[in-house]
Order: sequence, then C-alpha cells, then structure tokens
Amino acid sequence: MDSFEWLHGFKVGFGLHHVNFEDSTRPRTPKYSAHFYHRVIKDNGFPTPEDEKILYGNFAKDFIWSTATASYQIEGGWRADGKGLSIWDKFAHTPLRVFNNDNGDVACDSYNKIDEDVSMLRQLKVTHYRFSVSWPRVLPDGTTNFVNEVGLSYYSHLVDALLKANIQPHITLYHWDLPQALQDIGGWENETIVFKFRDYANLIFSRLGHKVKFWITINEPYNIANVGHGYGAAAPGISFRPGTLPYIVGHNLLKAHAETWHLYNDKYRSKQGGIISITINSDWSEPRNPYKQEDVDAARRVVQFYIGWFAHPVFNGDYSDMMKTIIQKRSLEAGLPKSRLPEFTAEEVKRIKGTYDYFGFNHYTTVLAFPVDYGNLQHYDADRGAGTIADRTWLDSGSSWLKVSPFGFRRILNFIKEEYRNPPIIITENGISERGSVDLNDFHRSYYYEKYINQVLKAYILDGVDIRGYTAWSLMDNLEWATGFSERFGLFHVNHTDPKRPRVAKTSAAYYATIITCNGFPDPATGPHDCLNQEVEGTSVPSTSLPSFNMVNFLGITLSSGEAEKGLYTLFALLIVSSLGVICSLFCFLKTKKYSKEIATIQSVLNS
Ligand code: GBH
Repeated sequence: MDSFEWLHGFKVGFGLHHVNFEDSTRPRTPKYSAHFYHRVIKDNGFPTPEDEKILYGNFAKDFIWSTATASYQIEGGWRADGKGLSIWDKFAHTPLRVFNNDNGDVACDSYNKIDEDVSMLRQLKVTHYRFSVSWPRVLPDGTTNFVNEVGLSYYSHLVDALLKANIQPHITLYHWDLPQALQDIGGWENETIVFKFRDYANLIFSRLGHKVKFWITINEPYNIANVGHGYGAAAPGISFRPGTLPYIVGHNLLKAHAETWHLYNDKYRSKQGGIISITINSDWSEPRNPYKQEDVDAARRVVQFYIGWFAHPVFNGDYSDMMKTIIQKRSLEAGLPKSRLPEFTAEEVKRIKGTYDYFGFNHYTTVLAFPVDYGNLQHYDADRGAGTIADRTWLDSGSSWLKVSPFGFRRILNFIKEEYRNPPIIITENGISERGSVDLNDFHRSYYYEKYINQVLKAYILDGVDIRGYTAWSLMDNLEWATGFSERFGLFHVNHTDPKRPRVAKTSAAYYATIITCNGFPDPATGPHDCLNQEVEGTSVPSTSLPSFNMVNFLGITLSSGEAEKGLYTLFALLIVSSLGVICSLFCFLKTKKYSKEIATIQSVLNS
C-alpha cells in the first residue's frame, strides 16, 4: 500500500492500494494494479485468455465475402470524360491539406483498369465487391439537369465485368466525394441536399438497379459530419463552427439516407428485389480503469456518441436520450437559447426509424475511455466529455488511430445485437494499414484478419449475433484521405510512383482467399482441409496451416526467429554506439515483433 516514502513523504505512492492519509481511519482502496496483480497470482502466470483462443467453425453457407474500395481513393480520371469536381478534388488540391500533397488525380487509375481490378477480385475468391459511385462523375453539377453518360458507363461496364466473374456488386452511393457545385451552395449543411441526394440515387437505381442487388446509401456519416465539418481533417475541411455544424450535417445525412431508403422501398424494391441500408462506423470503447465508475460511464458515452449518433435514429427512432440530454444541458448552461443538437419532429422520427434492411458496419479498433471536463467549450468532444487512449500492449498499425484489439470487435457486435434488437449485420469494412518501406510479406495483416474474423465467428456462433457478411478494407493500396498514399490498407500493393500503377498481391491476399474458401476456420483435428491451400498469383503461403509468425523477414531474407535473434543482437551491438533515436526505432520494431526478452536485455544494458 502507499506509505511513508522517505524524503518524498506521502507524495509518492508505491502501493497496490491507495491510502488516504487525510483521513484518520486511513482507508485503503485497491488500485487497478492490485486487481491486475491478484489475477497474475490467481492464474500463476499468463495463460492465453479464453477470449484470444481460436474458435474452429464456419459461417453460414450463403455468407457474403467481400472487399471494398471507394471512388475517390482508387479511380483517378479526375477530369476525364466530363466528370465534375468533387470536394475531395478541391481539398486535395489545397496545399497542406493532404500529407505530401498527394491527391486522387490518378490514384490507382481504376477508371482505366476494370479488367485488372476484377482479376484481383477473382483471385481473392470474394463473392461480392463493394465500391462507390462518384456522384460528380455521373452528375457533374450534382443535379439531374445533366447526366454525364460516359461517366455512368464506367460503372455499368464495371458491374457487367463483375457479374461475368460471378461477383455481386455492392454499391455505395456516397463515399465522401460530394460534387463541389453542391458544396458551393452549402453542401450537407443546406437541407435541399436531402432531395438532391435522393434524385441522384434515383438515377443510379434506375440505370443499374436491374443488375445490382446490394446498396449502401451513405458511408460513415460520423466521418462526414464530425471529421469533415468539426475537426476539418477531411473535405470540405470546415472547423470553425464545431459546436453546431457537425450536428446539422448529421441531421441532413440522416434525412437524406431515409428519403433514399423510402424511394427504393416504394419504387424499386418490388421490381429489383435488392437490399439497401446505411453504413455506420464505430470504435468499441472500454473504460480505462474498469473498476472506476467514471471511466465506465465515459466509455458508454463514447459508444453512444459514436455508433449511437446515427444508429439510434435509424434503428430505434430519434437520437438517444443520452445525446439529447447532454447536448441540451451543455448548450443551455453556455447561455444558448436551445440545444445545439437539432430536433426531429414526431413525423421525422417515424420516417427515419426502420430505414434499414441490414446494419452496414465498419470497424477497425478499440479505445480506452476516461472522463474529461471541457468546461464551457462547445463541440462534439466536449459534449461527449471523454478522452480516449489505447492500451500500450496493443500492436500498432500504419495509422495512429488504429491499434490491433480484436476482442472489441466481438463486444461491439454484441452491443449492436442488444441495443438495436438483433438486426442482420453486414460488416462493410475492416482492415489494417502499414506505412514505410514496402514488404509484400505482410504477416501483420494476415494476423489482423485471422484474429478479427475469428472474433466475428465467435459473435456469430457463440453469441448468436446475426452476421451475414464480411468485407475486407481494402482491395488495394489507395489514397488514404488526408494521409495520402503513406498509409496502405491493401491486400494488393499498388506502386503509386509507377505510371502503370501495377497491382501486386501481398501475402495476406492468399490468406484472405484461404479464409473465404474455407468459409471460416476448419478444425485441424478433422483435416486435412484442401481449402487451406489457396494461392494468389505471385505469392506463396504456407500451405497446410495459417501463416507462421515465427519467421521474420529481414532485408529480404526470411529468417527463423532464432536466426533473427542472433542478427538482432549483432545489430544491437552496432546500434548502441549510434544515436538514441535509432535505438528508439529498434524498440518500436522489437515491440511490434513482441521480443520482450530482447527489449529487457537492451533495457538492462542501457541502464548499466
Ligand atoms: C474508413 O474510415 C473509410 O470508410 C475508408 O474510406 C478508409 O480508407 C478506411 O476506413 C481506413 O481509414 O480524428 O481526424 O484523426 C475509417 C474511420 C474514423 C478513421 C476517424 C480515422 C480518425 C480521424 N475513420 N478516424 S481524426
């Protein structure tokens, strides 16, 4: 327990238990570390938790196996054949908005590479392909006054090529590239967008709907509203009214989605027989300290302000009481006449509620939450009243916000089941990035897919969550929005400095094809299983088992971990005389490779 710490008195506490020295009864309270140490003692070490053990089993027979892209991230052809400009064309052409001033002018040149793209999809053995339509490519000024037929024909050619390969198209109508002409009259802030979006959707349904049976109205309203109009880190890059604008935009996004769902439901469903929904993204959130009620409450707020912001109106009706109460209270306390969160009328609540055929869900990571009091500040983070961090033991990715935390996937899938009354779920995105030098042996990605998809299987088999499909983000390396080409999410690598934009499979492509062909994770005890031997042109994977993570790739040579250990010691001996910065990067390398023994050795040498 905390005690008299010599020269530091009671200021410094080494205890597993906190002692309140102001209180004459000297009460003791266990810290998180006490609970942690208790567990180590009870387990007599560190057994693999039930959570992390692999579950063998299969998904349903007609399970959707897909991979995804988005128009601005892959198409290029930014001025081709009469395409209008989008807010991302403008944003990316504004200096300092996108890392390295990268832009989507050419991107993966998918506008000219239908065959190459479909060939990759065939190799993956996916049943579906999720891509988005660029609104300004089809309607250059955003309205149906003029239809750009050449632009539209790109999508009908793509749809035909997919169907010919027996791959079902899953179309996103809006993946963030709003026609700039509509932004010029207020974009998503202007309520007239609701019907402009519906008219655009109407055109696409009428032209492609006889061949396309899977639709998404809007991708990630959270990002459009808060990142685009609150933080300003995505187009249109507005950040000067963070207290109101994200909520106004969110309001119009919900209405636009609902009107479009109704349009499909009333006018197209009986003839075309497809399904349509919205894709909502969210992290899962755990309390930073699960034994602290304040942290538990903060974690609940993070989830309710993230997934709940859009899912509550669509699946349960209206914004959650939590959002309504908190934003109203904080607005009034700041002297505003009413809540910054707009209100739906009773008819609007009814009109939006139930506008789904499935729950489209994007998920990547988990955060740890704790309360933060922002005083009188008026913005989304202040309303949420929480800060978030990651557990430092979670593996890193190429994106600062993305840490490998598979257990959270199962938890948030269960949250969806409980909170929204067990809707059918299609996972419309999940994946991991890398940055830095290119290494086609991307074992971190295979690892991520294995662990995350296995958690989906647990949610499906053990928890009865109604999961109908899974989509890997992304088919290929592409323009990762404000971070440009520096963060790569692809199953296939694309060299963005080569004018031919060649696609090359990473090792994870064959691994994903294996999971798809096996429709899950076959039990080795009932093997051998032929489905485990998937290959993709240009890659080879261990054929009888999941990728082995005991092999280490170093300067293009594949080493066993024993050899790597020797090499690392030699490398270390050289590094010790070089700068601290270099040593730090070695630490990061070792940490991601989980060489805790080596880290300990280096630390002890450094200390001495
Ligand atoms: C998805 O968004 C997108 O749909 C897809 O286009 C994208 O390529 C993919 O994921 C990978 O990022 O607070 O400004 O630091 C992912 C969800 C949520 C990730 C917000 C970045 C932090 C932005 N995004 N998050 S910021």
